[in-house]
Amino acid sequence: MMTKGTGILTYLTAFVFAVGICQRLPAQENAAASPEKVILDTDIGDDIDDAFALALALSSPRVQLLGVTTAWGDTDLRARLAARFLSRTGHSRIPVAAGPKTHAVYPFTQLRWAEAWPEPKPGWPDAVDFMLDAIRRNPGQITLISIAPFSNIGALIDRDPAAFRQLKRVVIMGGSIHRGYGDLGYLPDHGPDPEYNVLMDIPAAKKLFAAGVPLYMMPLDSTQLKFQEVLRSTLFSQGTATTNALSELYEQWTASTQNPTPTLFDAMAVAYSLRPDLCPTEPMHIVVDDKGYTRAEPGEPNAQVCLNSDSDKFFHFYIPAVLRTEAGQPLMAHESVPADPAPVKKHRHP
Ligand SMILES: [Ca+2]
Repeated sequence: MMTKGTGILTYLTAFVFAVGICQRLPAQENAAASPEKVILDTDIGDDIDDAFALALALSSPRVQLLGVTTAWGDTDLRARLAARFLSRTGHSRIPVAAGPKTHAVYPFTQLRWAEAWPEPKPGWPDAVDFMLDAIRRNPGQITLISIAPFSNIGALIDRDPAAFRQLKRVVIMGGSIHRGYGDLGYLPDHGPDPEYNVLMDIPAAKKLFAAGVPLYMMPLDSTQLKFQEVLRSTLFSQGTATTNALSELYEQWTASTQNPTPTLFDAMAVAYSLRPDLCPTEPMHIVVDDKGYTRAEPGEPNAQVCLNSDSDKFFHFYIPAVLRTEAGQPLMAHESVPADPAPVKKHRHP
């Protein structure tokens, strides 16, 4: 039977326990109170890594995905793919908008999956209008994660450069500093390559690096994350709505490319936004040249750049995170949030 004395003791114990939790978990509680507002700009449908990045963006209560915008190539078809993925994973309320169409050279490998979702009438909202409206409603609060050629970003800067600088930050998968394609750190590097997202729209990339927005760059040096067979079977065998959708998209991609092993470049840009310690950055002055190289040159830093990551550490974060995409379960202990490094001082070219 509970006496007054044990009741007070219980109360005090609970109070001390609660204070203890508050002291141990301030970052998690603060994050839970105000999730990060994010827009994901993607060319989903060509390579397979965008789908894996989108799944991760949906996985965390710390992210409020304001919308998915599609860039490059057939942006309407990409929007259909994104909308179907959102619907299949229980996120159909997240808006999808399509950016300006361009000529694309890479095949749309997940065409049939995308075509199964109807084109809305009278069409998709415009991605640039959508982003501008979101920025104006939430000045200084939005993280734009760009995992596509920078056509939408270029259009956004052209339309309203001041509004673009009202983004809290831009996190990109893009560029190549020391390592090029295929340089995985096991053999001597062959040197940087023009990276796809930069190369496809060099003028837009130049505008981005000169825009004066806090910019976080995940180049080829740190994003060549090979999704090997053991990891694939671990994820695809789980049978959640998300892993089933990823598995279906993977099958179409691998049939189209005759490549069994995806490289999850884009997923690192989303992972960085959630867990910056997965890809430590350093300030650099990056210049985009006319051939699409991203050169580190002397000068005032205009980007925080991640030159190295640990693939094993990344997948130990990625797989458990994506298994909770629809579950809405709380964070696991190892997913606690270290501090985000400060953005470099804003830099603007004359
Ligand atoms: Ca992409």
